[in-house]
Amino acid sequence: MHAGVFLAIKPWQDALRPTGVQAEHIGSLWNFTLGLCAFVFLLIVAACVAALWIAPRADAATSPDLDSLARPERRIWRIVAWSTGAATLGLLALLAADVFTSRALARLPLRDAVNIELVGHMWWWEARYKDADPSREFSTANELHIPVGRPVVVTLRSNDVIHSLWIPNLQGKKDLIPGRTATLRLRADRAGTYRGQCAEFCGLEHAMMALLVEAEPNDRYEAWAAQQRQPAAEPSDALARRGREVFLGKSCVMCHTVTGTTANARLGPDLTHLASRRTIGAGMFPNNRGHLGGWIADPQSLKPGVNMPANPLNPDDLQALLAYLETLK
Ligand code: HEC
Ligand SMILES: [Cu+2]
Repeated sequence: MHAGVFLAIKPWQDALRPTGVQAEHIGSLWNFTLGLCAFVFLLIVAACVAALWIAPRADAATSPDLDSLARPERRIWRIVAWSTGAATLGLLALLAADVFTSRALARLPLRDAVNIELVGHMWWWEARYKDADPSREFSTANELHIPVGRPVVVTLRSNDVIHSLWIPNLQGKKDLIPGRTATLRLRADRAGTYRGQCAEFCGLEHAMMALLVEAEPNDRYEAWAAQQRQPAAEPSDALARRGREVFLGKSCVMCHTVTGTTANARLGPDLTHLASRRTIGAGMFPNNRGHLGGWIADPQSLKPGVNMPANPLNPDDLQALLAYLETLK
């Protein structure tokens, strides 16, 4: 069972339909490579068929033509030499296309870029939106928002093993290697919801390590970012306030952050604006009360091996906790 099928949204994940300039460069390289290789393949098949066609026919009674071993084969030598030359040219053309693509990727203008630090964890993505003014920085997880038409510089780091970020509609993939920093530059040129996926086997739940990227007009992006910078809202009703006590009184605070409360651990996703996200479990389950309740009670049954323990809560506490989490808009 692939958990992603529960999602109502249908994010794009298609390298052949690029929606950003970087992915377009890579798409063109792919089309050129495919075209050239397909052409060469057809030539080879045609040459094989022609060779079979023009070869002298023989049957069991035909005597062997041993003289052919001694005859000079000028024509064949010429054909082989020309083909070798043509193949070399073809490979050089691929090499040149490759180099030009890399240069084009490196030339994305970075003025007014959004800077995101993305850290890979087993098995989720931690995102920190950087700012020259530290008070404007904020963290989120598993769902990035980016403004259409503005460059985004993603700094990649890993907290444990090697992961790889691949958002096929927007860019090629790049590894997140422990102890090193890499950068990925991208720009979405069309609004939409794009799906990224960890592309380097990183353990049990590797396949359940996805990421949503919401590319939206700049003003909507800015509004989203302004909201994310806010500390968690004070719960307005008694049930949610009780839920906050449950949250702060349980082990949750050892792993999670909710800005504005005493919970400020970073072993798990930042929950300050959990309710503003569309999925939980790294892009795997819709963020609704049913899945949230199931996740908190027994995350192992939804995502076996996940680094969050089960939380046996009495039903009242669980309902209060859920009411609280739903206020974290
Ligand atoms: C030992 C650390 C740990 C504890 C304790 C813990 N969690 Fe988690 N939690 C995690 C990790 C790690 C993840 C990310 C799992 C993944 O997607 O692979 C997570 C994910 C979540 C998510 C989904 C977030 C998202 O954006 O995908 C929610 C909600 C959550 N935890 C709530 C809680 C609550 C409520 C408690 C306390 C009752 C709790 N957690 C206790 C580590 C912990
Ligand atoms: Cu992985």
